[in-house]
Amino acid sequence: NANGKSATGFPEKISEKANPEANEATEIAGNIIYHAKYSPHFSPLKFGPEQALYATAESLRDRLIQLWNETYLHFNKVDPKQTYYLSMEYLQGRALTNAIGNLDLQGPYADALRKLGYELEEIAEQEKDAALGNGGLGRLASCFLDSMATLNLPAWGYGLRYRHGLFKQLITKKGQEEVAEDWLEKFSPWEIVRHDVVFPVRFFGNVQINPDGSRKWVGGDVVQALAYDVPIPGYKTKNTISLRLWEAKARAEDLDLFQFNEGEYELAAQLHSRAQQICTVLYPGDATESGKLLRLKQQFFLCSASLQDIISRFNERSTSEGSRKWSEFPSKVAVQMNDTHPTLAIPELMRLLLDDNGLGWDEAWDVTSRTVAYTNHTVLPEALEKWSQSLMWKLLPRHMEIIEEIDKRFVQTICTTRVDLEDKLSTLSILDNNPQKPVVRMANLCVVSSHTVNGVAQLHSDILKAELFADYVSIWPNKFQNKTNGITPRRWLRFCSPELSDIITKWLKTDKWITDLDLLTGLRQFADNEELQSEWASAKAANKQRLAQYIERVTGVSINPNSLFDIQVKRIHEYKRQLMNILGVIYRFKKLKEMKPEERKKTAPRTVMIGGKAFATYTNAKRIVKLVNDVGDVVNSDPEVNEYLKVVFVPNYNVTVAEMLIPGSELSQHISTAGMEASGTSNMKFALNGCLIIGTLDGANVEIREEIGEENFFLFGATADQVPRLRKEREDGLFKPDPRFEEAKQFAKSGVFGSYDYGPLLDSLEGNTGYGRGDYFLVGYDFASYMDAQAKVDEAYKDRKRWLKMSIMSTAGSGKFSSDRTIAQYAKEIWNIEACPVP
Ligand code: B1N
Repeated sequence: NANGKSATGFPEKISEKANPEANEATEIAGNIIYHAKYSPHFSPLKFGPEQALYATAESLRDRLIQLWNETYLHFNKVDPKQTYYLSMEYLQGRALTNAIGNLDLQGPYADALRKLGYELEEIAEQEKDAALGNGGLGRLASCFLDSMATLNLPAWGYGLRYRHGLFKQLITKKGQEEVAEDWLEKFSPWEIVRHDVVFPVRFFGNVQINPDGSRKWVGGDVVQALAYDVPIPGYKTKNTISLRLWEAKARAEDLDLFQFNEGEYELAAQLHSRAQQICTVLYPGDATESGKLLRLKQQFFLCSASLQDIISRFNERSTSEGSRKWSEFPSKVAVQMNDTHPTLAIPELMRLLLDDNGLGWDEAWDVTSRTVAYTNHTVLPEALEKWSQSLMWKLLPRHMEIIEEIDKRFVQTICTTRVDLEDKLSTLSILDNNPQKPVVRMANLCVVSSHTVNGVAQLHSDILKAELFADYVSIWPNKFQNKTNGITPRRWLRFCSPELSDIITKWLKTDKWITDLDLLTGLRQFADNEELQSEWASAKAANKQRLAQYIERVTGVSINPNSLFDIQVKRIHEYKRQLMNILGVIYRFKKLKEMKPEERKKTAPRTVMIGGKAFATYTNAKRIVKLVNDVGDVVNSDPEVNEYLKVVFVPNYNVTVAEMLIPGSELSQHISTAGMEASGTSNMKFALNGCLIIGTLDGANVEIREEIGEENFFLFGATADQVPRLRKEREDGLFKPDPRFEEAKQFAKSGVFGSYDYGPLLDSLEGNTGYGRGDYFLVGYDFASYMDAQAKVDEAYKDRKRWLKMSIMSTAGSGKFSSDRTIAQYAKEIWNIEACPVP
């Protein structure tokens, strides 16, 4: 046919045999065809886009395995101190474009696929989005891996291989509906199973006391942890590190053949199905935590398998000059716990050292506490993990003994050295022995046991020190640090917006900014330059156009590419205040309706896009999703207004959707109640892409505003230190709401947006008379300054030159928010590790 393709889709002229004469693209094309034919996963003789994706991925995997092996070998030889990042979540997204970009093979791969009749973009679109995480915390872990590889750091990620990642969000008449996600439906071309890396993980059972007084955990269920490795290539470096994901498997002998032969199939396979459950689904919580036995099993499974692996590597590397001293462990191993979810790494490391390796308590404690460090990601009380003591005794009896001992020793130290804190012990101790509900406070266990504790933005770290962990700070003043989050500039600018990237490279006369993001400040001197501004505007326009097409495809709503693209995307949560955004939209709609046509013509047209998933049982969050959709239906079909305002709920927000939305954005909203968003990371992605921010002084917004200049940031709202007083005033009925706030609420309740009862949702914004928590999130208080800031946005947008300058200044000031900077700081200030580049 016209593409030179046969009926099967295979090209006629490309040979899969290696040909030294061929150029790189021809070689790659041959390799892709080779994989399509000889690593087949589909019926033969077919080469459609899907086959092309898998074959392309496999051809890349060959290269990655090569680099990976070189990296392993090199690390083994040098034997540097190594970091292990433990996280229950990774939001990897798609890997193809990233791998091609990091290996610097964009040109050859695009050419190769063109020879095969495909565009690279079209093939990349076939890949599923790997969503083994919920939101910012999981995406942060993935950005960190990219930076660790790029900085040539000896580091590994550990996580779980969930069969089903974060649910798919469908929007129906009822609002959000959740559907199971299936990233492994066919298979993932990126993972490699390591059949030789298997560790037993025990649950339940009891503690056996040996004649010599030593203790051993025995009995219960044992499941196998099997390693799947995902290669993480660094950008333009040979170093390729590993994300090791554990899968739970039963052993063959766990199948009870006797029962099976009796016809008791379910009973016979009980252990198999229990093992399988462990990695079946990702816990879909984000900041709201609910204790479930299965979740605790998952956490322990990750910790136990990872630590056994770490210890076995430590021992392996010490064989040449005889076995290594345990006291050296902390100078070879750094373990970073991503929030409290992997806290059980602490008692598990203690157990392995005490019971399996015969260390005494003091020695084991010294090793453990010099090895582990903890990152806190939230101050929301409902997200601070607390596990029931009785559940823990049942599932992990030996670990509970160890936790009790850690707690006992901590309490003793306080009683002997810090009498002044004795009355604080009821909140400082690890065990909360409240007879109603005895629990283990995981954050306390982390703080007591870690050598370093960090927050994720300056304001958040300050709040941790001043409030949540204040008394610990008085005990260990040097334990607490800040590590402001960051994002990888590869995925979040270079690859998702090649147009803007090329302009940056052209004006900076170098592409070094991709690994040295501070170089972006070099754009400041050109922020007023008309030529740059016009190139900038056309790149943004192209990205907006692409986004508009996407929106039309997934929602059916056609949006005006010349309107201001205003985006808020993040998990739906009351503290993130999507409700304030939509109330602002409702107010805007009402005012547009009231205007005369000539007046309307003078307004700046806007398209408001809101996206994000709500936790399945979080009722108010789901009501917000429904409200946004209902408002969209009415506004978008209103012929008087829809030229000036459109409202779109972007369904199923994930990493892939973000890569489309962020480059096309012009204004983004980061409007949480001050003090509640630990950092935020999408704010950094938007700013990096030249998107202006309307936001509160919360999380990393504070630092973004400092970096890009306050004149380039639409600030509003109460500050964190005012919040307690304002809440109190709200409770005491001393608050006088802005008339715009009342008007918007009334209009929302009036029934214009359909018959759904929004009473209960809107009542949460009332003082403590309503259903809600007396407007705990201060939407009422901040609404006035929010609307004022929005009016400033409209004014600024009308002045094209000014807006473009602000946009360029946003990108120019985003250098600090590279995860390369964040990871370099962790490496130096917490892990004490150094780069180990493969020669
Ligand atoms: O971690 C991100 C921050 O940028 C966000 O501000 C913060 O909200 C987010 C329980 C969490 N904190 N806590 C969680 C996730 C899952 C879960 O089951 C809590 N996520 C954050 C990165 O620092």
